[in-house]
Amino acid sequence: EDPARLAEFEARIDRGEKIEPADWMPQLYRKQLIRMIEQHAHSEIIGALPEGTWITRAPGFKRKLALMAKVQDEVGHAQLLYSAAETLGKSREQMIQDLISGKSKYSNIFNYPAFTWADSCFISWLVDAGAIVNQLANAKGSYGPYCRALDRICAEESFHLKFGHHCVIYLATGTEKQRQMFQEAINRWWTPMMHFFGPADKISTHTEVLMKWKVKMSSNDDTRNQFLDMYVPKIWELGFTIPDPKLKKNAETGRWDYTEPDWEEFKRVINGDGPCNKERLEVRRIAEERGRWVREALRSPKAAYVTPLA
Ligand code: FAQ
Repeated sequence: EDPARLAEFEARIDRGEKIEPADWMPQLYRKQLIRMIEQHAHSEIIGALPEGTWITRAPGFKRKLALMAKVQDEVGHAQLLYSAAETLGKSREQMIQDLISGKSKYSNIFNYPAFTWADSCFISWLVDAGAIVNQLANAKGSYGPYCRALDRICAEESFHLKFGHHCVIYLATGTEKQRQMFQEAINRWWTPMMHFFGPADKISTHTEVLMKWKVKMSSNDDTRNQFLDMYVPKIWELGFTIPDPKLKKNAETGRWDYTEPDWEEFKRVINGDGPCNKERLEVRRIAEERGRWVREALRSPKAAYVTPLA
């Protein structure tokens, strides 16, 4: 790669300028962005599934409406992110194929089952919280289309977070059984939640190059620590416990001490062998199959009469 162009590219990033699709960029920057944005898009679309199964069973009409809107938003986020990734030269069809075939990754956490309504509340509150911590930071990154998509996504996620918090407070101030349901959800979801921010910095593969080029604005451990800082006190305040005896803020370092989550389990889950991976991809495959006629109809020459999309 031309060293002069690379130097100019890096100088632009250092000045805080946004890189746009038609601008020159190193091949590795393009490749890393496609990987990360595509994984993010897949996470949103697969992330709609565990909560989606709770739409018909959400307690009460208002919660049902709110959950339905949230799940729709998540699928919309996937569309925004696929569009951002497409600007880098990979087609949406190829991305979806790579998801269904298991070639591409998506967030570990959506491979766990949402057994109870409390699990769905855990996702709406704490998984969304984790996603926001990550996305607010990355929205200040260097690639224009990704940052603009993240700005819009964050605005909607803040609503999801409020909905989730509201549902959790209701359980926390309810009967003993309701409190127990949420406690059990925390016990089930804590390890996947710790995994959610990615492997510890010392074993993370991509952090260095992504941070150098301001794609990733915070390391995995820093993002995890920020999440713990913001949400552990809120969980404790509601009288719940967290299943990690080592978890406490270290007064000397100002950071959280915790038991290192099992990274072998993480690797298994992200490589296809978690509790729900097969089911999640099968649902996606069937949706793709069922939607085929719509895509074909849009591509047909006759579609020009009925839709400006054709
Ligand atoms: N899950 O070198 P690093 C949401 C993989 S959106 C699965 O540290 P990096 C909204 C990684 O790809 C949630 N795989 O990776 C919602 C790499 O594998 P590869 C998604 C993971 O990229 C809420 C390998 O491990 N958010 O939740 C995970 O520097 C509620 C080595 O890792 C985003 O995608 C993981 N958790 O840092 C929806 C945000 N972590 O590709 C519905 C954008 C790591 O070499 C309901 N992405 N891996 O085979 C990022 O910020 C980064 O990509 C990280 C990972 C921080 C996720």
